[in-house]
Amino acid sequence: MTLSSSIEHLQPIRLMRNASTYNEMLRRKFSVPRKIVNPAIRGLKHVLNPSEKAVRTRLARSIAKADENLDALRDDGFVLYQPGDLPNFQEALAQHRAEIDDRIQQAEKEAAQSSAKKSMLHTIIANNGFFDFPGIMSFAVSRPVVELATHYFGRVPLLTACSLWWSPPNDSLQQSQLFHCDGEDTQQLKFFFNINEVTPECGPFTLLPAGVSDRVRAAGKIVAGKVEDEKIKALGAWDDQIVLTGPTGAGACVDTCRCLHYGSRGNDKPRVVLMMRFNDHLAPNVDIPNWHLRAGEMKDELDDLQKLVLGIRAG
Ligand SMILES: O=C(O)CCC(=O)C(=O)O
Repeated sequence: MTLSSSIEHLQPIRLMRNASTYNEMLRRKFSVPRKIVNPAIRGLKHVLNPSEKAVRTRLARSIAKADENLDALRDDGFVLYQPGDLPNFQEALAQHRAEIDDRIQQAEKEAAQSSAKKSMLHTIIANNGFFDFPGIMSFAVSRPVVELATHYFGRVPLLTACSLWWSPPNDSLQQSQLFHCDGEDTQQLKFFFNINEVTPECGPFTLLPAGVSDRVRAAGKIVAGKVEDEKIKALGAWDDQIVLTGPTGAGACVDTCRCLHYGSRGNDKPRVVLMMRFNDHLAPNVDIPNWHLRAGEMKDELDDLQKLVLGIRAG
């Protein structure tokens, strides 16, 4: 018997898993405006699985709100973590350090040999690939992380991405290196944790608090798309930037749909961070990974909340 055939595949919840394909098609091919597409997909998702919202809301209400970061996250759209604030991360990193370093070296070697156009942000481990790093996978669904996300959304969200990001030295200024808000929904959470120390030379993730971002977006009539630095300066928001530098293990939780942000900008040194993204199950422009294909490998440690976060039927 092969390893994969001996692993139990857990039962996935019926969810529209590739909404971004439909979203992009409607907007780009048929020119349907975002303000019509997003509510339509959100509504369709609800119609396809009407009980899901109530299940997720009920479970969220049964969990005590113990995290002192919740109010700050709601008000400012971000919270910062010092190394050790979430000890499971340090433990997971220690467990997998050698193999993660190997993957980083491999990515560096491949990029050096490749003739393809240089990218400023590479995903070197993605989604189900993290089941080969069980400590990290357990951290991604650990209680402090998913409880904060659950209370933020008011119902149990989905883990929609887990990525090890490597940003090599670069001198470009394009795409996510420019100020922008993400377009998956009106709110989403991304957690970032430094795998190696991040200094200003590493192209740190940089954000404007939600209140400042609201002001800039309103003044500049910005719905989506990139915002030039000049506009941020002209609107008096340049000095409000929060720069995610810090030692290994430092991190942040950021609503990247509410907070204008950029990263990997003009690095002199490489940056490696773990990124975990959480979305509402009705998010109109997000794809949902098939976690159920490998979650059987950790089924004994998953409770009902964590199963819902992975889009797996509880019980
Ligand atoms: O950290 C970066 O390189 C940018 C990331 C970003 O723009 C995002 O996560 O939306």
